[in-house]
Amino acid sequence: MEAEVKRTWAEPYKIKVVELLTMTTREEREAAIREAGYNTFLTRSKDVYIDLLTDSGTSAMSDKQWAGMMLGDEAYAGSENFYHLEAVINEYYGYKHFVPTHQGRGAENLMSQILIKPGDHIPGNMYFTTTRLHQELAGGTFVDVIVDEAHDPDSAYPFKGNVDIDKLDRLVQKVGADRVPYISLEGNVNMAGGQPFSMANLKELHGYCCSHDIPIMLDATRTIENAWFIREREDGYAHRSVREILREICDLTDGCTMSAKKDALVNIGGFFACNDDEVFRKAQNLVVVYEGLHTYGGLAGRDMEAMAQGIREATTEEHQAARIGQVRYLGEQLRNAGIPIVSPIGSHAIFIDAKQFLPHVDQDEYPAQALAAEFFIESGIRTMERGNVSAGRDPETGENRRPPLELVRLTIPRRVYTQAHMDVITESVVDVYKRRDQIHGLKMVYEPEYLRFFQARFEQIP
Ligand code: P61
Repeated sequence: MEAEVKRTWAEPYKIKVVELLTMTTREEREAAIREAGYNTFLTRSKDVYIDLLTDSGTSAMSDKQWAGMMLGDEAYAGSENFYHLEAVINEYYGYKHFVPTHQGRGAENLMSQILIKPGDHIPGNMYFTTTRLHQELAGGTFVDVIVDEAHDPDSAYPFKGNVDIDKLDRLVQKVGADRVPYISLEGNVNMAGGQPFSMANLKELHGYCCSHDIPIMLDATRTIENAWFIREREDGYAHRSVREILREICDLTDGCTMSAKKDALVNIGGFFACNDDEVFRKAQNLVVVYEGLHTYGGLAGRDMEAMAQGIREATTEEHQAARIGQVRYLGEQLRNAGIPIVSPIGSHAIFIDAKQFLPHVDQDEYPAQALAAEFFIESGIRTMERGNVSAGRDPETGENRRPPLELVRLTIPRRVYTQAHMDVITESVVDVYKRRDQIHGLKMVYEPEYLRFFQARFEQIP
């Protein structure tokens, strides 16, 4: 029998431990962001009131996860927690083999080094910063094959994470299937605004890839959240469980990289998984070079235990209903207040369209970076730029990529903030919107070589 359902969503937990928040004055925040070179990644968390920088590693763990931490078997080899996690990944994701890694990019490094040869092309449903960098470091070139709707913040298309099979086919015809080692398929595409792919699209992709002998490697980081959207939006899935949908997705793919710091509700961890015995053998060998022995991969035993429990909790309907319900609540408040946000509202964050918010700031004066700094100054809310700074420079021309999407991400950690916090966020964003005409752009004064957005420094243009 189905458990009784509440009329609206509510947190499916009660709060046992709290962490007190600090509030600062406007003068203190102005000084802090100036010192941080107008880069929210360089601010200190002690100066932050509501931290919407990321949903990565910022989830609140449950009492059962914390209890699992006490069961950590901190053995160098053959930890019990490894075997437990292996069983859970096999049951929920279904892949035959896995190696743990310290986080998502550790898994990306292994996969890129194993599968990519110099000169290869790797199609993907939009780039992700670390994913693309690892592909490039392995000698590959990323090629965007996401549907056009994904690049339009106003399009209400329900599956903006879909792969455009024609774009993929054009690439395969041009370079040959033997130069395409795999397609990188991300669930709930982060850079597009947390947008899902549909099962219909994945099935079509699977058919295409089978006939061209191209593996599909999933970025499973937020695929449980993608499964929720399939259940909600796609014909025939309303009565399927999130767990079943996740398995169906994984069964149509050949392996995955995973940052467990998102869907899986842990503060650290990741893994690489696959079905191919030979690829697994190589990953098991390479992981000892970069991460640690293949039964811990850079994690403590307790981290693996917390991850196993986190996967179980993340695949429940109650968790996803509240998770996505909270993000949607914030998005609707902002939209009702006239704030330009990316449609449809995604699962992990609200993305504000900085081009529409600050139409007077040229993209090479980094409107989203400037806006993220203003949100911090206004009320100590820490957000993240996802636009021209994040996109970096085109390796051929050396110019800024000036991506179509110039966004500020208000990312919601899982099980951390309340609805009242969402209301405060809305009020703060609206206050900045009222004074948007007075906001100026930024000049980049320090640019690191890799993933520049993490450490770049800026000055305000007067
Ligand atoms: C985030 F500004 N995401 O969203 P790792 N794939 C996907 C991710 O979202 C992801 C990773 C792989 C972060 C952290 C972060 O440009 C940035 O466990 C879809 O972080 O290594 C991470 O997983 C990498 C923030 C990463 C960034 C890169 O906030």
